[in-house]
Amino acid sequence: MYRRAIVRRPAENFADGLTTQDLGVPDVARALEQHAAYAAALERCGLMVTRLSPDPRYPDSTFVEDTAILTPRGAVLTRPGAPPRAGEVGAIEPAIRCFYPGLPRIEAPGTVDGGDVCEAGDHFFIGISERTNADGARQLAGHLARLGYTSSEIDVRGVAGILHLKSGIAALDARRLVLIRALAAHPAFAGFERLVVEDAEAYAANCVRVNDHLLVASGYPRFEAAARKTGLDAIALDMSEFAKMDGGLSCLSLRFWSS
Ligand code: CIR
Repeated sequence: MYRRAIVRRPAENFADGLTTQDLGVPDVARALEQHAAYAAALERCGLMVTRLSPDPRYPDSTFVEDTAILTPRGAVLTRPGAPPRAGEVGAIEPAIRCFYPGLPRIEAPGTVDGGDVCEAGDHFFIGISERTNADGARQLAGHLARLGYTSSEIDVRGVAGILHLKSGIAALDARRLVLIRALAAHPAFAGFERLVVEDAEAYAANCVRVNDHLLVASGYPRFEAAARKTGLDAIALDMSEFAKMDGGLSCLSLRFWSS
């Protein structure tokens, strides 16, 4: 059971962040509304939500997931692969340290974005992407092993249309994965029950299980119908403004267990 989450409201210069999308300029007022609905949904899932103030020094800082890997046994600060985002880790570190006093970090030349790290029970899939490099993945695997977790690497650099591993995969639990079609046949996922998202709804693969609920992006009716059959309570959220900046549901929070 997750008990807490940390989120950061988008800053007024949110639209100055990084993006590979061609979906138009995000409307910040609308992004703030969507973000408020997202935080309220986390509360509905039973979490205590820490809402950090907007930080205009880093236009992408609302995507807090990329700054840390939080587990029930310990946490690791990342080293984001995009240089303009590097300072986000120091900015969020005090908020994380309240709950995780011992905090190792990914060191140079390693880079890791939290969006590349997918936890499925006691196993972690670590994506090698344009943001997470082999050295960072190796360092993270070492930290996870010290915490008693196994991990494996998934190279997503050749997979079209995804920024991070978790743009194309979500774990519902230790045995069920949601996957985009391009990742569905990957041998690493062979032992899992797989819910495959069709190409036209690929964005919906970035869903987030929170306790008995599943946060899903609205506007993807086929996936939403499948999500409603998982036994979890699906909560659909409008993500239009975050999608314009390559962001998905998982990116907007750090979810964890601490009391
Ligand atoms: C970036 O390019 O870094 C941001 N505009 C989007 C980050 C999305 N984060 C994530 O998927 N975990």
